[in-house]
Amino acid sequence: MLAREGGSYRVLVEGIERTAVLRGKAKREVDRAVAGDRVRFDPATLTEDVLGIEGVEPRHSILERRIPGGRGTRAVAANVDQVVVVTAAADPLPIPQLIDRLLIVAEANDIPAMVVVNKCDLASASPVIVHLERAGYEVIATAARSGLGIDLLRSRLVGKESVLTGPSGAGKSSLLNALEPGLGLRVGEISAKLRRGTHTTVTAAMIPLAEGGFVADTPGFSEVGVWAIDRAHLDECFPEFVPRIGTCRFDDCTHRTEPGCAVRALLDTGELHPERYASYLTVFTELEVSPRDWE
Ligand SMILES: Nc1nc2c(ncn2[C@@H]2O[C@H](COP(=O)(O)OP(=O)(O)O)[C@@H](O)[C@H]2O)c(=O)[nH]1
Ligand SMILES: [Mg+2]
Ligand SMILES: [Zn+2]
Repeated sequence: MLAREGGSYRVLVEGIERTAVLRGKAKREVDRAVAGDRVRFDPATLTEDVLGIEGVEPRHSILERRIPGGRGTRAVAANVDQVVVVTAAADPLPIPQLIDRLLIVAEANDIPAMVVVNKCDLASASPVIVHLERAGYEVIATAARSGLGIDLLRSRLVGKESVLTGPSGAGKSSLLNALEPGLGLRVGEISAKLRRGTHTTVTAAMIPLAEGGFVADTPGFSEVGVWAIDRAHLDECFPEFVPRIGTCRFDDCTHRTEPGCAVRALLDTGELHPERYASYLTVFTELEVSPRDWE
């Protein structure tokens, strides 16, 4: 399923985009059908103009966002193979804590993540690259404007279902247009705001790539919270911590002030970037606030 459009769905059937509606008991699963879902059709409707969706297949992954006002969560995209965090080298300047939050959400959902630093024609990408490659992430430098890095990015997206996320203005729509000439996505628009005006839920739209695979530009995911993460497992969302977890002096070490902390020792060797550690502390503190506040 590519996208929800009001009461119907845009679906891809054997390479052709068609319209579908939910049928019978599938209607009860309506909240569960999101971009990226594999759906079953009523075979009798395959030759009709509008297909009937009978059910939603089990998902191997799910990205969720919190419903504004704290009324639970809503799926944003299903069956996501990777999260691609897009930031700009400048205009707007990268915000390390925002990048880290998006990476944490991917890790918490067990979805592999990578980073794209766009607008490399404006400024050097190296500060962000140093910071995140050390943490264990692949970082690709691009410039949608000149085409720099676009082939490399395309090679990472082919055959997978990817979600592009990151601050507005980083160039996500421009990158998609560069990757898929003819797509004609509007550039310079804050799609999240526009879409929220008409729908209370912000969902993603999957765009099929000519060479195989799908990419979603997700309004809303950029504001996704880290609310759903168990504080005791936050450390596992930092790949550079992982080899050290369990080697701290205390089994229940929170890596803040405890003596003999093996994670904090990484700061001294330079294996842990201070900005990454700052992100850990910030998010840890946020998670200390009663999780019930969000429910
Ligand atoms: N200099 C420069 N500007 C870019 C680049 N990519 C996008 N932009 C500009 O950045 C602005 C925001 O781009 P857009 O794709 O809408 O960002 P989005 O909000 O992440 O989808 C637009 O004015 C684009 O023309 C780039 O590689 N270099
Ligand atoms: Mg955009
Ligand atoms: Zn520790």
